[in-house]
Amino acid sequence: MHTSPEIPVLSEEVREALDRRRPVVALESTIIAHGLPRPRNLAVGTELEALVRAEGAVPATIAVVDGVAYAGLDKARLERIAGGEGVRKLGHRDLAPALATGATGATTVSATAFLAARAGLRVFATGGLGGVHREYAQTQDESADLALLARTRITVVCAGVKSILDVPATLQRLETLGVGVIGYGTERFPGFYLASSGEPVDWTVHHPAEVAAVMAAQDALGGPESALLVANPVAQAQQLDPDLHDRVLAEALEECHARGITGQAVTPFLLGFLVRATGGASLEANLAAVRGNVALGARIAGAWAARQ
Ligand code: PSU
Ligand code: MN
Repeated sequence: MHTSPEIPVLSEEVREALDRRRPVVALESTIIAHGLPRPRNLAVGTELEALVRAEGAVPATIAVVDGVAYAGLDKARLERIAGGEGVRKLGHRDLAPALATGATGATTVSATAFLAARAGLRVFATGGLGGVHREYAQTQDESADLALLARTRITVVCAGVKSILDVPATLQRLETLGVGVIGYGTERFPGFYLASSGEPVDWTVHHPAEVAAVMAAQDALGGPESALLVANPVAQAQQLDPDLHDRVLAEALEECHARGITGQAVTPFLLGFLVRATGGASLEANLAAVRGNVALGARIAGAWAARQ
């Protein structure tokens, strides 16, 4: 009889770590395929996995290759995702058609969080979440990341939401949806490329063990299976110059509008525009933020494993 593969298929290393209750960190692949320029993206994908290992945890990069969802990619599959050609961007709702048609695609925060939680992973590190776009009133463009995180029990370490978005509106939506947000070493919600978005956060922690304690309290409470966002700012010294950020972002939004770019293409377009218009400075700030989140994610996964 034909048997379907498990969803997601776990790498040997991830399976063993889960069996032994060792720390594992889920990593998304959209940032690799659609968020970063080639060929740097492949090097970054490999570097992020190495960072997780250096902190004593196992990386589980998540993607769909030839209609099979994986948690933990081997070298050839990571290369496929970084190669770009024919690699789709898969949100949560795209997983079923991708699996059914044998497609290859990178998973966004929504699809990654879904597959990670399904595999029993509890900690996920990324750059910045999707959220409410600035022209929401006209376009109704709100990333599927938010609604999925409202019903998925996972801890997401991020540098806030991408600053191309309407940050106050996104924070409002997270509140409405009941998604917990805690600042890590900060009383300000981070601004992705910037250390601060200027918006406050209601809760602040300073150690991975404190995050693990919040996770345990979520489980003890029961109730809706919502996520926990750990908002971890990029170091001040590595942030993008705020004036340059504001100026270039205004140009990017104008250009996006003028070209009539909509839907899934909006986020990759804006990120790419910023990289070009800042001469690569936004890329460095983005990478610094992601590296910090991945390292912190590994430490949180360690603290969580120690409680189990
Ligand atoms: N963070 C980054 N770069 C990215 C993304 C996040 O540093 O490219 C991706 C994430 O995968 C996120 C997606 O889920 O952008 C949001 O896309 P959209 O706005 O179309 O939902
Ligand atoms: Mn969108």
